[in-house]
Amino acid sequence: MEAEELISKIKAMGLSSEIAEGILSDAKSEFSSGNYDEASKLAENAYTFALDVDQDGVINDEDFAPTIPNNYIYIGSFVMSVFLILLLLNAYKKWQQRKILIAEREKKYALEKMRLKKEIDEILK
Ligand SMILES: [Ca+2]
Repeated sequence: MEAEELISKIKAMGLSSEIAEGILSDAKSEFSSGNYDEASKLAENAYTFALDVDQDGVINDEDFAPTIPNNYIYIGSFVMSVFLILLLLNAYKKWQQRKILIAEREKKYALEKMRLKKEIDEILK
């Protein structure tokens, strides 16, 4: 049986498909009961499921993550990128605020220095 071979093959690859195995088991039951058409249909379904265990439309052999629906990976990557950008923007904003704060302090110290220098000059006159 083709579906059975494929299921053995994907198991050897470290994958498994309970859905495919379940359907295959149903196919065997139907076969035993003499419902050969139904058994054949189910076996075909089991084969289809086993070809793409995560059912994301990319067959196992061509799927970079055969057990994870690829859309989850794409969406996850997108969310992570947005999160990272927000984190960087926040860090940049804080850095800018710190720069302004430092500039304000330096201005204050320069004014204070000028005031003190004037006072000293007055005293030394
Ligand atoms: Ca996948």
